[in-house]
Amino acid sequence: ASPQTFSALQDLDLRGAALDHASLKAVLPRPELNFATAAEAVEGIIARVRAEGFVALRELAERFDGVTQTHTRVPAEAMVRALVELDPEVRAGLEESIARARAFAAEQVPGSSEVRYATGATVTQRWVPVRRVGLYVPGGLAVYPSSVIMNAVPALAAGVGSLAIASPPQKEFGGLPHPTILAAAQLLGVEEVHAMGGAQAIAALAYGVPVAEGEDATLAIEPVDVVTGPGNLFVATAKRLVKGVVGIDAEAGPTEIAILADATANAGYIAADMISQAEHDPNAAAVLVTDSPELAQSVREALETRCNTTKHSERVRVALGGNQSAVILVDDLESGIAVCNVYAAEHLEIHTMDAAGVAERITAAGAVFVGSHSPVSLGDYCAGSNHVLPTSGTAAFASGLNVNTFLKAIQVIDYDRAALSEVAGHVIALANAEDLPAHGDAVAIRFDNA
Ligand code: HSO
Ligand code: ZN
Repeated sequence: ASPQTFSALQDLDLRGAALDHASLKAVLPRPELNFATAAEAVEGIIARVRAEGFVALRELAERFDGVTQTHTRVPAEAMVRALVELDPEVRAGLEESIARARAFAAEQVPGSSEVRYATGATVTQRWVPVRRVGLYVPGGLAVYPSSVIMNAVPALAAGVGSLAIASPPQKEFGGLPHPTILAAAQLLGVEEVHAMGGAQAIAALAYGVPVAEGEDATLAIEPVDVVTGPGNLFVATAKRLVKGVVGIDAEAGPTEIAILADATANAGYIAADMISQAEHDPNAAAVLVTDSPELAQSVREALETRCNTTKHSERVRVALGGNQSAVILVDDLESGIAVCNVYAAEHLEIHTMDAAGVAERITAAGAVFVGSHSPVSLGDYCAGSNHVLPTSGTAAFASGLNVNTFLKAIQVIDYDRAALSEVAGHVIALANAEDLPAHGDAVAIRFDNA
């Protein structure tokens, strides 16, 4: 009997198809995140948090999380206890993850750039961290202490002085975030954690929670300058709506894995990696791009076998069977690279001959995983790279979380009289050309003998 294959995964045969950007964009599978559906509810939530502060947060936690809160701030004793009670193996994993992430983040800190045009004429760009950041760590189907690390480490490496973490209150943990999340924050030295989730958490971070004179001052939350971190549609919509009031990182919708593979690839590894990301969410996307119909068939067989035994098999089957997932057949590796560059996956694995050479030709992806021993789950936890990455094709223009997310560039101009005199004539000519003569006067006055 021929082996069972995972047939719910759709086939997309692009052999012989047009591979220009627009044609590919039109056929590649991708769910539209429907921000419009959540926008009205999220606007209402943001307005309430701004108007009522903690009273609104308490009411929303009651409604969405089923908990009754006296404070959002997690007490210091609970933070300490979470770390004391943490499973030593998990602690060792978190520590290794932190160490590797720190080493990579430290390397990312940019130096200042300076040009000296003449003696007494320099322009310098220096990097300054934002004052305070809010890091969102989702609840939902899984627990994400690893996301505490991925958010906090680059912020700390950037030199941000004040960090606040928000994560949904969990009923089974007395209304606090999951203890492993608290333990991870404690390991990183991040003391300020708030039990708040969803759009209300984003609003509270962006606008702050003021308390009036005479009210309990410990209910206050100071507004932040940047909000980062993944979340559900409500969180993502809220981040869009507060953008401009604060900075935000890239959009992080349902997770995606794309795999570019040729006939030399190991089908079992590929199936395991597709399932690993499908396990996050029934809306997760897994896309295999290959020029080998035989490999595609082997991957389908391996998927079927693994789907029967994997823990979250129901979620995984929905994700792999959804419109967002596919096996894409292409004529050759060249075409496969073209497809991947248009798809702009959050995660792209390369399982081909000369995987490193192929990886160099990738121009759009949140992160690229090279060869058969760099699975996405390595990057999720312990590679040293960040796992907060742009999804939904936004890798065409956006980057994964890194030190720069938390830095601003300030340009510093320092000319003396002689240096200014050298360009004075040019400034005056350009000012006159723009009919802004007062601009020219501001230079001329420095050389008027009158
Ligand atoms: N793959 C997810 C991150 C994650 N995986 C956290 C496990 N825990 C989005 O990059
Ligand atoms: Zn993952």
